[in-house]
Amino acid sequence: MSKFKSGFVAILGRPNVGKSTLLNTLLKQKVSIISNVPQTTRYVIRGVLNLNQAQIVFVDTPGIHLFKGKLFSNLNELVFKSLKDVELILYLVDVTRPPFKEEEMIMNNLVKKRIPVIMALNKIDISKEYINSYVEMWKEKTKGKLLPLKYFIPISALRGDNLDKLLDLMVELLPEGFPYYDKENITDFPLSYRVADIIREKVCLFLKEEIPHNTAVLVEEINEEENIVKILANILVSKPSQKKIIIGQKGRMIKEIGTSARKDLELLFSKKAFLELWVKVEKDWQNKPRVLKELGYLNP
Ligand SMILES: Nc1nc2c(ncn2[C@@H]2O[C@H](COP(=O)(O)OP(=O)(O)OP(=O)(O)O)[C@@H](O)[C@H]2O)c(=O)[nH]1
Ligand SMILES: [Mg+2]
Repeated sequence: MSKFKSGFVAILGRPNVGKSTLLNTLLKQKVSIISNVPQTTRYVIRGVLNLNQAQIVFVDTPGIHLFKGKLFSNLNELVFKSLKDVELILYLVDVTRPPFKEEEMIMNNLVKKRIPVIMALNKIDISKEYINSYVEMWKEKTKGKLLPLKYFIPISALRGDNLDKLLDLMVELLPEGFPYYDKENITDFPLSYRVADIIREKVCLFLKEEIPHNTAVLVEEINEEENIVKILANILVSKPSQKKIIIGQKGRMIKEIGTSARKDLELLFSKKAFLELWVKVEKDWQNKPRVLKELGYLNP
């Protein structure tokens, strides 16, 4: 019988390629929020997959980007730091779009690591147009290198295409070892951040890009009672005009955000949820270490 395998796998790539979608599909549970707004994920989120012969701990990361500002440079730093403690890197690209400038930066970083890399070519359910561009670019970068290894797998994170192949390859490349986590724990992502993210996902869903970029959610209270969970949260924005947009005409927008978040929260807690939402203007919060720390966005 083959030995048990275990290890950490970082999922990384530029924003919007489908990293969080892949994590959720693999775990068959929504652990990480998803939207078509770039930079949806702002935390490093771990999700544990238990297989018969292996335990894979996935590390979902914020998309690597070239934006400016303290929050954004911090997020990049967070991603590259998270690579220190992993056994394998799953480098996700979106083959419906040509390689962007970020790709150059990501590849240059990855070739320096002594960790195997699998390139997963995502969104093949839409098109396969740029598969070769990514494969050629990566082959060129890794030329003559012993590591990272040159593995390519076209997938659809959304539909699940080829994810069995991807899992087989990951298990093959992981070292032998014991499980790191108990079977019951799918994620160690703190509850208050999970709740905050569920609310932020709805902001991403209902509002255009500029607003989500300037928004963060701070959960002030979670009171769990036997049949109901009561949550108080603040939506932070950086300008009064953004506050107006989030509240919407006659409070319609905030109501929609609240209703939709409440449904997800009821699933998460498996009980009725009461959600009280406030919008607060916190000028330039993206550059305030105190606020970033409170939000959990600062590097530990
Ligand atoms: N058609 C299709 N869409 C996908 C696939 N994977 C992800 N998407 C969509 O791509 C968008 C971005 O997905 P996310 O999972 O949030 O992407 P991400 O890489 O985590 O993004 P950031 O957290 O911003 O870095 C969403 O609208 C997803 O529904 C796929 O395999 N096929
Ligand atoms: Mg994400």
